Amino acid sequence: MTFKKTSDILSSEITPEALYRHRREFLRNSAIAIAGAAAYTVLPQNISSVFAQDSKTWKPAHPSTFDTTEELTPYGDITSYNNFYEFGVDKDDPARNAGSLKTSPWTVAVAGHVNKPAVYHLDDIVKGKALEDRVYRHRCVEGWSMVIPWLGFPLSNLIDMVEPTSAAKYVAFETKFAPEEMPGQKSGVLQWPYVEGLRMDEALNPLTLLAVGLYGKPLPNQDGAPIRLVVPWKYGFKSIKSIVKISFVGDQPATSWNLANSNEYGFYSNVNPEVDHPRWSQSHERRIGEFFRRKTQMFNGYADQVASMYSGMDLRKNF
Ligand SMILES: Nc1nc2c(c(=O)[nH]1)N[C@H]1C(S)=C(S)[C@@H](COP(=O)(O)O)O[C@H]1N2
Ligand SMILES: [Mo]
Repeated sequence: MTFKKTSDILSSEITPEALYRHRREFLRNSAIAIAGAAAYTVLPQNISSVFAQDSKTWKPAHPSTFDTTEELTPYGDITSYNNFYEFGVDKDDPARNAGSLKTSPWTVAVAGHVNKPAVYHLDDIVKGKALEDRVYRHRCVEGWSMVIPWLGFPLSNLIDMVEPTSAAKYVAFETKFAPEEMPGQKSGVLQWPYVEGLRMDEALNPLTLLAVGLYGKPLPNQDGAPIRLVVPWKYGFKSIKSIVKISFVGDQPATSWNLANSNEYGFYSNVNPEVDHPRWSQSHERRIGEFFRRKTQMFNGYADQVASMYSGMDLRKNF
């Protein structure tokens, strides 16, 4: 890949981005408090213009037919408001702490019911795959959402490459386990490594992406560098980050949030505004950067592409 190094982007941009977000939130609150446009005159022009430009003017170099035309979430928000418990449980922990993750060299072990099991170097996985900009809605089970321009390739391209046999019914994924690099793994907040899984038809669905970048740049560590899953019709926790192992298996695999709390998190975890989380409603979401909540769409707006995979299933039982 001929990317600019992630570290180059991070060191120069993280601090102003984090600053920008906090100032913007502060301004939003003060604007409400004093109900005056005057508040905006104190916007830090140098910072806000750089990052406003990113989301307002950025255009995909390699668009796909799946791209939403909704307003993009700014790069600064996508890279400073994260869930990545390997680096802490607060939203700003990953941006502060994920620099310790070593992302090169990186290998992905492919195992189980496949004709070509191997420990693949990341370059050999990405080589020959046409990268696309996939502008997807991203809905966290906690009730916030973003619009993220991922860069990646369909998981089905990797599946074709490794040739699963007919015994493969599910795909299981694992995040790197390295407590010295990922200090959150020294805590008991989840069982480690983080694991996730998809049914084979879900894995083969053309929407299912292996992402290696966002906004046309390599993934920052806090967003799951160097390679992560993106399943846009499911709650965000299905989109496992920093993957080191992909196994083709016969039985439904364990998943981290189901292991942590099976009453609250099932295997499927499809976005469904009609099935509430036991502790909160899922009918609405707050798009990061917006003040008013909006209605959550069935399958996060991807029903046309995915609903048929679940026909005949009771989505209240298979939540
Ligand atoms: N390994 C790992 N993957 C993970 C998580 C995590 O804690 N560890 N958090 C998940 C959750 S809850 C969400 S919402 C998304 C967040 O992705 P983002 O930070 O790139 O927006 O990553 C998912 N993938
Ligand atoms: Mo999430």
